[in-house]
Amino acid sequence: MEQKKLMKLMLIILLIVLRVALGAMHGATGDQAVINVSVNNVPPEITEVVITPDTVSLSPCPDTTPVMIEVSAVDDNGADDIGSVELTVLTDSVGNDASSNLTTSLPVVMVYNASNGMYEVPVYLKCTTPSNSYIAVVSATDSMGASSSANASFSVQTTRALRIDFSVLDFGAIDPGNTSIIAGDANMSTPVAPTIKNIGNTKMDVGMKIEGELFPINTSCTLEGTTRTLTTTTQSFGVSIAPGNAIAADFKLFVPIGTHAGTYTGQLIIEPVAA
Ligand SMILES: [Ca+2]
Ligand SMILES: [Ca+2]
Repeated sequence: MEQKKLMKLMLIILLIVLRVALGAMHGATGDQAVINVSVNNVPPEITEVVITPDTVSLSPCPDTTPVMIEVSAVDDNGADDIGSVELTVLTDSVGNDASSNLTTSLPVVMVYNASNGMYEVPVYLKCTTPSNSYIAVVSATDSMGASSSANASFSVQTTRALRIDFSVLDFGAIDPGNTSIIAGDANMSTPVAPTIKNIGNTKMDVGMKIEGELFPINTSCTLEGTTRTLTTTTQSFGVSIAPGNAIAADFKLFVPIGTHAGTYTGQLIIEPVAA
C-alpha cells in the first residue's frame, strides 16, 4: 500500500512539473527579421559554335549549298532564361559583310533541338559565293535583354563549272567551197543561238575541242572577239567570264573544195578552265 501511495505522489509531482514547463513555454517572446537577397541577371554564355561542313564545296548554279550552324549556350539564371539565339553577322576573311551570299537576310533565328541540346539553323550559300574563308557570328539573348556572342569560321572552295544552252550545232547542207555560220547570243533560253554560261563561283576561261568525223573540215569558234580553229586538242580562248555571266559563242564551218558528199558528224567538247 505504501508503495502505491508513493507512485501516486510521484505521478502528481510529474504532472505539476510538466504544467510549469508548458506554462514557461507559452510565455516565451521572440523576434523576427526579413531575409533579403537580389539575384543578378547574368548574360547567356555561348560555349560552342559548330559549322558543318567547315570546308564547303558549292553546287553549280542555280543550286544553293546548305551549311549547318549549331550553338551550345548556357545561362546561370536557368536554361529557360535564354530568349533567343541568332546568326547575326557573316563576314569574309578581311571583315567585309558577306551576308549577301546567303539566300536569307540576317539575323536568322536558330531553333532549339532537344535531341542534342543545341540551337541550330541551316543557311544556304548562293552558287556565286566567292572562294574565301568566312566568319559567322552568333548571339544569344536572355529574357532581360542581356546578350553575348561568339563566332566560328568556314571556307568555300573554288567551283569551276559551265553550262551551254544548245545540244546540237546544225550547219545545214553546204556546197564545197562555202561557209556556214551559227551566230550565238547571251541568252540561255535560245538554243538556236549558242550560249555559254559560267555556273561556278570564280572567273573562268573556256576550253574547246572537237572529236569525230568532222575533223579536218575547218570549224572555228569565236568568243568575245577571239577566234580559235577547233582541233582534237583542247584550246582555251583567253576570255574571263564572271560567275553567273553568259556569253555568245559564234561557230563557223568551212567545207573545202574536194570534200566528198555525205553526212559528217562530230562532237564538240566544252569545259571550263582557269581564267
Ligand atoms: Ca540571364
Ligand atoms: Ca542562246
